[in-house]
Amino acid sequence: MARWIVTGGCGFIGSNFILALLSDGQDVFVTNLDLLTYAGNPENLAGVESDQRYRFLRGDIRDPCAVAEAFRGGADYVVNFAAESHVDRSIHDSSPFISTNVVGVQVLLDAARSAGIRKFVQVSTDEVYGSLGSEGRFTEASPLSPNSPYSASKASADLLARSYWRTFGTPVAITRCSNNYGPLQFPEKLIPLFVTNALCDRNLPLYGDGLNVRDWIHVSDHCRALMKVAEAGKPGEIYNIGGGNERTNIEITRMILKSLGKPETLITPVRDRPGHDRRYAIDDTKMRAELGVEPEMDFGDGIARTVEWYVRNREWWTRIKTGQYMEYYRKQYGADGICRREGAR
Ligand code: NAD
Ligand code: TDX
Repeated sequence: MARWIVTGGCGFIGSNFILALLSDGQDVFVTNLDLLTYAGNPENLAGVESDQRYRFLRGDIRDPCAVAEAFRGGADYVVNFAAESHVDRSIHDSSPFISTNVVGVQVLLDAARSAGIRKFVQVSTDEVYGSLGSEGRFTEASPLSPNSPYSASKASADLLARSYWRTFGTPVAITRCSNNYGPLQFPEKLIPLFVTNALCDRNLPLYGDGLNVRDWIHVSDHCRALMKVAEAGKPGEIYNIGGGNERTNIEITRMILKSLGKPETLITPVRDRPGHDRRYAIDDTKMRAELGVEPEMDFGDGIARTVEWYVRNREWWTRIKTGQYMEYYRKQYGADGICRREGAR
């Protein structure tokens, strides 16, 4: 049986990852350590709460005691998703970004050092490379040039993780993925924000000229790649993970409106994001060649399925948008919001 510690497992990518790990009756035991910040929604994992192969710990990766509890019983793989993840929030207030994304990673790495794990996967981002012009793609050798407090905090964590490999031999692998989309994404990010706003006939606030480019990958393809890195990636290595789907924001916006049958008059140009990176594009040759992984989801199908998921799961995002999802949380985890709930071991 493989023992996995997943941090930030109640967020968008983490919950998709845990659902994938627990699918198909795999012989695993998964510990999910999540603080349940505004972005952590335990409802995402309601379907596996009673699974004997799963336990949830509410805790902070910055807290050595909570982290020690997660490591109790040992671990083969650690996959760190826990982070403050939204660029706009980091512009408003960078302190939780530095604290969770840097100090939290240091606490996790210290616990992993002596735990005899097989692999520590630090889930990072293409944003650490900064911004591209109209040509070229980021490789693993591209210089780090982060432009937002968010990406600077992620780049810092990458350097820290690398140092633990070089200094202590902690088997760390770093992944740098492009923009994810899919089910269970918090509706502050471009795609779920615009889908849910359009469904409510609300404006879609498009930053600047709408011509910034992102390389989109379906979350299921990202999760599959992460599993492969955990199991077969080389310690000390960096792996870019890309979708091969470069699109401008205005193209994405039009696709969403078209699939919902909503008018383009909903598009509202707003002031640009400060320091807004113009273009990201990933060269994932290394991932394909060394680990034999490549994205499978066709972009048109992926967007259609994603839009459909938000149409069918209106209650999920309505509870978030109105703040009511905390009701579910209180019912499951106690009125004080701090009690810990464990699955059977
Ligand atoms: P998210 O914001 O949806 O989820 C983050 C999760 O981390 C939440 O469940 C939250 O409660 C938890 N968390 C936050 N602070 C914590 C702390 N101190 N201790 C424990 N748990 C804490 O994020 P996401 O979009 O799922 O991203 C997951 C990871 O993937 C992040 O590290 C992010 O940098 C990286 N990433 C995201 C994307 C993307 O497009 N979303 C792309 C590349 C990389
Ligand atoms: O309201 C909006 N209007 C808009 O035009 C929002 C929220 C975004 N945008 C633009 C900004 C970006 O060019 O859409 C693009 C995507 O924005 P986000 O969804 O905020 O993602 P981004 O800033 O690209 O970062 C995402 O991908 C990399 C994740 O949030 C990060 O966690 C990940 O590291």
